[in-house]
Amino acid sequence: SASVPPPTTDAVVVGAGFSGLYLLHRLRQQGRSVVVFEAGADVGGTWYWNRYPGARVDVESLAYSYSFSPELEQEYQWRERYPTQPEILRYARHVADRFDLRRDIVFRTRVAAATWDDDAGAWLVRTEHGDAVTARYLVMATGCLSAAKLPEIPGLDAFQGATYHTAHWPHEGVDFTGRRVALIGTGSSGVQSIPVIAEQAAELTVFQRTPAYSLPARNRPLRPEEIAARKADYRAYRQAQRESAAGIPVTPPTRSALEVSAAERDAIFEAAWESGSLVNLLSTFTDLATDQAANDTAKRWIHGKIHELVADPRVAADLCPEYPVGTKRPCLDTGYYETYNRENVHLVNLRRTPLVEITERGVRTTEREHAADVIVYATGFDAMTGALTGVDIRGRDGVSLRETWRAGPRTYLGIGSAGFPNLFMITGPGSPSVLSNMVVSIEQHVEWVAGMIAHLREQGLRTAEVTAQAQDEWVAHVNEIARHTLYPKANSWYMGANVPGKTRVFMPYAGGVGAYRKKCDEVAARGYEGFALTV
Ligand code: NA7
Repeated sequence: SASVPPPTTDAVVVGAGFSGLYLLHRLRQQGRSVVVFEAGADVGGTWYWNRYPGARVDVESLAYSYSFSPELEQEYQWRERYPTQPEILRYARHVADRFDLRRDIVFRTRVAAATWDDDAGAWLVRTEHGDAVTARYLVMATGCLSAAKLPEIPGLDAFQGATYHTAHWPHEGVDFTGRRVALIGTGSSGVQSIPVIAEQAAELTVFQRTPAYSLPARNRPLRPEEIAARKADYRAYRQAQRESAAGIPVTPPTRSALEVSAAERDAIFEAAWESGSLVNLLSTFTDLATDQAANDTAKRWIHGKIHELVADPRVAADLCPEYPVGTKRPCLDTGYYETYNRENVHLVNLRRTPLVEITERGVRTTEREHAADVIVYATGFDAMTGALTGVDIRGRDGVSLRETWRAGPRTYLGIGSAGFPNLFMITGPGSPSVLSNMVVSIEQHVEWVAGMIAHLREQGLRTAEVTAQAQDEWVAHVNEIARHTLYPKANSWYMGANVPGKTRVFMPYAGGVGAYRKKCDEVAARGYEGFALTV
C-alpha cells in the first residue's frame, strides 16, 4: 500500500560462506541491492569456524571450487588434492577480494529474527545488536552444518580444564603438548583431528558412541600436469559435475555386488580403497545404497581392513561400525585407524560404558571417571535445520518456522516453505545438499534463486510463496526416494537422530544432483510451478 515505505534493500542474505558470497555476487550483477549478515569476523562459513587440527575437505580441490568464473578457475592455484581448512579459507577470502564483496557484508553480526510484513511485502530482519533492515527477499545461506552441538549430559560447566568444540576452534590454535586430552565424538571432525592431537598430546582418550567408516585420503600435492589437464578441460568437467549424482563425476557402476565372485569384489573394493575417494568407494556397485546384502559385502570388507590396520583385536572390533556403509556420512582420514596402535591413545566404547557426566576432573562413564586436562567436543551439529530454526523466522500471520517444522522440516525443493513468502534457502532440507559436493549444489541453488528473483522483477511480481500442495508432493517424493535406500537404517544426523527430541525424518533429497537440477529447471521453465506468484 502507498503508506508503507519501500524496503531498505532488495535482499538480505544470512551468511557469508560459499553460498552467501556467490549470492551477493550474482544478485549484484542483476542490479539488486544486497546486505549480507555474517556472524564471523571474516568470510568462509564452515571454513572460517572449523579450524581444528587436521581439518580438511573430503572432496578434491579441483572439484570443490566455484565454476561460475572461468577466470577465477584458471587463476587459482590449488596446492593439495584435499586442501586443508587454511587453504580453503584462503580461497574464500580470495573470492571475496577478487569480486569486491566485503563492502556489502556486515561481519560479527548474527541475525536474531526475521518477520514477514504482508502489507509492505517485505521481511523485517533484526540483528542480535538490535539493528533492523527491511528487504524484499530473505535468503538463508546459513549452511547445513553450522549450528554446533554439545553432548546433552550434566556437568558441562563443571570441568576445570580447557574445553573446545571442533567447530569453534580458537584462531591461535591449541597446544596439547604434555596434556591429557579427552575427545568425544568420532564423525569426520573427530576422525580428522584424532591422529594430529595424538601426536602432540601426552595421552588421548577417545570416547566413541558410534564408529565411523573411514577411508585413507591418500592426500598429496597436486601435480602440475594434472592441474593443467583439468584447467584445459574445465567446462566439460563442470558440466559432468552438474549431471552427476553427487556433484563429482564417476563412472557409474553397472553390476550388483552380489553378481560378482568374492575375489573380484574384493579387488574392486581394494581399488576403491587405494584411490582415496569416497565417491569411488560408494559407486563400486549398483546396489550398495539400496540392498542390505550388497551393502553387507562392503561392510565385511571394510571390517577386514580395520582388523588389518589395528593391532589389538578388541579395539579393532570396537572400531567396526554395524550400520550399513554410507548411511552415515563416511570419513576420509590420514592415519586414523593406525592411531589406535599408539601407546598414548585409548578408545572408550560408549556403547558398553555410556557417558554419564562431565566432572571437575574429566569425563565419567558408567564404568569410571577418566581424568583429563583438556576436553575436545567433536560432537557435530544440529544438521540442516539448526541454523534455520536458530533464527526466529515468522512468516505469514506470524507463523513461526521453528514451530511449523517441529515434526520435521517441510519444503518445496529445499528452497522455499509454505507460509513464508520471499524466503529462500540455499541447500535447505529437501535438496541434495549434504549428499553432494556442496559447492556444486550451492551454485545450482544460488543461480536458481537469482533466476527466480530476476523473474519476479521482470514480471512486476512482489511475492513468491510455495503452495501447500507443491510442498506436500515434494515432501512425499523425498520420503519415497529415501524409502528405497538404506539411509533410514542408521541413527544419523541426516535423520536428525543425533539431537535428542528432534523428529526423525530423512532430510536430504537422495535422488542425485543431476535429477534434482532437471526438476528445478522444469519448475522454472513452467513459470515457477508450485509457487504462488502475486503482484
Ligand atoms: P558428526 O558427524 O555429527 O559427528 C559427531 C560425533 O559426536 C559422532 O560420533 C556422534 O555420535 C558423537 N556424539 C554426538 N553427541 C554425542 C553424545 N551426546 N555423546 C556421545 N557422542 C556424541 O559431526 P562432525 O563434526 O564430525 O562432522 C560433520 C560433517 O562435517 C561430516 O559428516 C562431513 O560432512 C563434514 P553418534 O554418531 O551421534 O552416535
